[in-house]
Amino acid sequence: MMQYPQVTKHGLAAGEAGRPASPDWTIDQGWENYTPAEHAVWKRLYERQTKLLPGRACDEFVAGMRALPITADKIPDFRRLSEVLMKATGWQVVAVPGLVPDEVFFEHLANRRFPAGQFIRKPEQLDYLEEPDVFHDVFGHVPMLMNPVIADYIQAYGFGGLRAQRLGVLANLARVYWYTVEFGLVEQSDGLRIYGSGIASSYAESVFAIDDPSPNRIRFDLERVMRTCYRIDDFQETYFVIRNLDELLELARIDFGPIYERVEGQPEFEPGDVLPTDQVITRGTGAYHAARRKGS
Ligand code: HBI
Ligand code: FE
Repeated sequence: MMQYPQVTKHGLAAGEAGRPASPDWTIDQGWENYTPAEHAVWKRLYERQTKLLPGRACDEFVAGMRALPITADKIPDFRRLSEVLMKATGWQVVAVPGLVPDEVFFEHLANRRFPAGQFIRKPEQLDYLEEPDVFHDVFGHVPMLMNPVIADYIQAYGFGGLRAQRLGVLANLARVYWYTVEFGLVEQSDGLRIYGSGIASSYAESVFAIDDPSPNRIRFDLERVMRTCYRIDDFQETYFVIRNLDELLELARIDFGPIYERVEGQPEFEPGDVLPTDQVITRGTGAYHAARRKGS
């Protein structure tokens, strides 16, 4: 599980460094300066996550991971990642101190630069942290950026984000990103698989999203998702499932303008709602979140 602050009108809080080093908020990764203890945190995260992903992560994630210079022993060097990514899909990885303001984030994505947190979580935060660190961003996102569909889709989100901000509908678009890029599931011939980076980089949520009877798994529908609030501080109550990654190609192509207009003023859905119009793949028991609400 992972927490990002809610989208606000004025952008998000600064990262750990507090102040942007440059207008686009990029900093030097300073790869040589990571300490042995920091590389060791990466190794622990990498090893336990890698054991979980066979049979849970989608084929495209596994293929991307294999093709990249991402290994257990060291935090990856963004320069080396960028060399491989650039050849495959024209993307680069740039270092940032943590969360950056929305428009800065979108501007990078629109230019096929993925802003990745430079820092790594502390050993006592292995399972929970508020800002995206190098493990979430590199292990979770970068393998999917090797895929041409995801590469185009995330760039389209960058352009779409800039436009949604102007239209005042960023909350609606952010939900689409959340329920696809961060927490999406995809149907594969051998079962449901993870493609969302928030799941793929989380030890507990990888198991929860795929194996647990608690969450709902519902066929992805754009307007439905735009109207659905999400949880930032716990596992998702509902995962939205696409048939294959090509479904995202269509999303990158269509004009969201008329859809924003339709969605505006319509009621929002709670994260755990199941609607009569939903195509339900798994109706969750809701047991996990019910227990959390009772405080047990
Ligand atoms: N900054 N570094 C970073 N990573 C994100 O995923 C991110 C961000 N700033 C804004 C943001 N995400 C989202 O809230 C937008 O996608 C709406
Ligand atoms: Fe992320």
